[in-house]
Amino acid sequence: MAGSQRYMRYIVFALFALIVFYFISSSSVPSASWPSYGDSTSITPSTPDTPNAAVSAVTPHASTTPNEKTLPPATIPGDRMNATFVTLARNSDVWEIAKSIRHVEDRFNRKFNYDWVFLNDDDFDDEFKKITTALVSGKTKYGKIPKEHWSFPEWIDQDKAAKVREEMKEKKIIYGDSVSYRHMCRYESGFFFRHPLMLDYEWYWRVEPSVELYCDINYDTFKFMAEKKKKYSFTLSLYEYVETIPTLWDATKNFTKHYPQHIAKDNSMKFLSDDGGETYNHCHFWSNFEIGNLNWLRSDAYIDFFTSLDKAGGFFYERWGDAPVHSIAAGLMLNKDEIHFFNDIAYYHVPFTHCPTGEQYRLDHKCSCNPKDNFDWNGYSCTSRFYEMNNMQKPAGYEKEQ
Ligand SMILES: Nc1nc2c(ncn2[C@@H]2O[C@H](COP(=O)(O)OP(=O)(O)O)[C@@H](O)[C@H]2O)c(=O)[nH]1
Ligand SMILES: *[C@@H]1O[C@H](CO)[C@@H](O)[C@H](O)[C@H]1NC(C)=O
Ligand SMILES: *[C@@H]1O[C@H](CO)[C@@H](O)[C@H](O)[C@H]1NC(C)=O
Ligand SMILES: [Mg+2]
Repeated sequence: MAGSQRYMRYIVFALFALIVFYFISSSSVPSASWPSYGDSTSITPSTPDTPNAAVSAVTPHASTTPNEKTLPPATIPGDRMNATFVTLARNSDVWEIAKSIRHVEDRFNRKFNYDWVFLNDDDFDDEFKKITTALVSGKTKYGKIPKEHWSFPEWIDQDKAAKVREEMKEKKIIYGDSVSYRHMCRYESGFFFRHPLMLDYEWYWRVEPSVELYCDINYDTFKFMAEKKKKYSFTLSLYEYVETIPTLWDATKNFTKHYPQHIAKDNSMKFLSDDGGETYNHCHFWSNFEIGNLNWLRSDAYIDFFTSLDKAGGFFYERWGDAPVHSIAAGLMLNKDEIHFFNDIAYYHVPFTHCPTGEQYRLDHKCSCNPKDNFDWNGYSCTSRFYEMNNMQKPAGYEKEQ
């Protein structure tokens, strides 16, 4: 027994020594020429000079999908823009924002590592900070909104505002009876870009809880905005509920009368109005997605617009949303070519999907959206109007999605 054990140990040792010798003496790095995938016939890696291995590495089996593309680097080299993601959220939104972050990171930010600013009217709790910090590849920052940016201005008549909420509740208007939703819309309209944490940045990308991205984004969208001189952008556009903004256009017209110097020459009035500015057609960019320029929002033009709307009281006497407010501002105070439609960013926020038109793009960018769900060429979308106003050619194949 003892003798045969010694004999076995000798054989194992000799074999081991032989293998080590083979690897040391081999001039090439053997692992580099091993077939990495596509070879399901051999389980153990074959040695470099086995003909079978060499053949199977270049001739994939018909039944499997060849993947000869090399994977892109985890992080794209180069300099970064002065930019951040920004999310307004409550602590209870943590798991829904976690899903959104994962989408944004997987499709874009793991390659760029931009920062992420979280804002809240309350203190963020440790759970929220722990979960979101673990998911974001850039720096995370957490800010509390000052009380004066999340409360009724002194000129608002509380009884009048309360009565409106009652009426809207009866009419079953979505968020019609909510006070916090109104603070949220007012905050997104006039204050988020002035939060101390946001003053450090020039560009922002807004992300809400429960949104999804369906295609890879392989370039720096912030750099794109800067290079193309864009200030505001969108993926989805639609008509606003009239009941939430009955006097928003009157307030807008009063603003343009008092501040004609803020109106851009080559503006997008044709996107907003069908009668040269007399009435609003309710078209707006859906602001739960935005990539934009913070210095534009901080400009005199935008601040004067917001202040004038805020004085009119419609955030509380009606239920003005930040989407029509941002859209009207962009439409009137920016030149047409400063607003960008990101056809290539596939996006979902309940209940609408923007799935890029064009199959080759979707294949090349590993898109997972169903083109049939694309909202762009639907009658309730304003995106056709945006194309027509800008004399842009609609993407090939759009007719099939109408
Ligand atoms: N901190 C805070 N965030 C809020 C509040 N209400 C809404 N939000 C955030 O504001 C954004 C819009 O709210 P959401 O419920 O998604 O509205 P919807 O998309 O219009 O249905 C989201 O990012 C929410 O997390 C609130 O009372 N406090
Ligand atoms: C980023 O932009 C902000 C706002 O314009 C500016 O105050 C800040 O100095 C910029 N930071 C860098 C590093 O350029
Ligand atoms: C119109 O705008 C001016 C300047 O912002 C303001 O003083 C005035 O109260 C506004 N009028 C109405 C009816 O909102
Ligand atoms: Mg939302």
